[in-house]
Amino acid sequence: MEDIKNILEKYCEVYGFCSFDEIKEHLIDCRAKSRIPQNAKTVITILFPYYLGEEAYENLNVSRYAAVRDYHEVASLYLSQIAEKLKEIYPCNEFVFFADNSPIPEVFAAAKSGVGVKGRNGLLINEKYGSWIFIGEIVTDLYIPCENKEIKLCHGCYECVEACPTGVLKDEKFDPDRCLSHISQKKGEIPEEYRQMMKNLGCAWGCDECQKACPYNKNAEKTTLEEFIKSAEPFVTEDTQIEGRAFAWRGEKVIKRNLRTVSNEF
Ligand code: B12
Repeated sequence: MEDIKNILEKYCEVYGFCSFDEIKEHLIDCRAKSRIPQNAKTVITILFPYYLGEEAYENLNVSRYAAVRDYHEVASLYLSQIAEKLKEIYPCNEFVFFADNSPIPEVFAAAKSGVGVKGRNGLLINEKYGSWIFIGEIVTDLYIPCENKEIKLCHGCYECVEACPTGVLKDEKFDPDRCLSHISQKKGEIPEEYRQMMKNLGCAWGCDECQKACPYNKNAEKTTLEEFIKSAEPFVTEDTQIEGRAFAWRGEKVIKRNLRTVSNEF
């Protein structure tokens, strides 16, 4: 156990463990599911904070997570090194890493691992970094003793519910089709009412309104991850290189459409 902790602490600050048994009934149906090791026993959850401080967001026109280098790349960089080191000391075991594109419901796995509480907005909130974090994990067939925590919820002030521009958080069951983050990432034409919301918020990709309203985020600490600090580019234009950014997977048509929407050209 100490050897595992030593490796993790070399590469990351916040991590936790939960048993795969707690998660296996709740896996997200996706292609990556087939990569889960047979006889998986433990999920190692790792957090990647990305908050840059309010001053960095003065001319921001995309959501904060998209203002830095694509987190899939950054998280994978760390997770692959950790998985490699673990394999060196446990060569007979498998260590498969995932970030976002994952069959693991990451918020739940992280909450079960004790690295944060689940917010009313569905997001994981960490004590030190608030909800401005990405989640990645390593699934292994190595048994790592862990105490499966009860999932804790935020204190339920409903500030996020009030702040949500579409009102989707008011619903009993979260409908992604009514979440502005999802709407901004869809191809095709955006309905007028949502275009107007994006314009009013000045946000051409994703949505941060529920997180900005969250009191747990008031004293969130800034990230120390150089990969995020050095790559910060909060103002996106039609000339911005999209490779390596969170919006690249959708292709340039979608981000350009959104930039025009936000800048009044529609
Ligand atoms: C699809 C997706 C979206 C969709 C839909 C989100 C949704 N809430 O359904 C859209 C595009 C809208 C979206 C938006 C955003 N997303 Co998103 N998204 C995902 C993704 C890829 C899958 C989530 C999902 O579909 N889960 C399945 C649903 C059904 O999960 P669920 O509601 O939690 O239900 C499961 C649990 O309830 C579980 N369960 C039920 N009971 C129990 C009991 C136990 C014991 C256990 C263990 C489990 C369990 O079973 C259910 C089925 O799997 C995750 C990554 C991942 N792999 O988890 C990122 C992820 C949740 N998103 C992330 C981010 C950053 C965002 C945005 C903030 C981006 C932005 N700024 O615009 C917004 C926030 C919007 C919001 N308030 O939710 C981060 C969240 C980080 C954090 N702090 O929590 C994640 C974790 C990605 C990452 N790797 O960091 N997202």
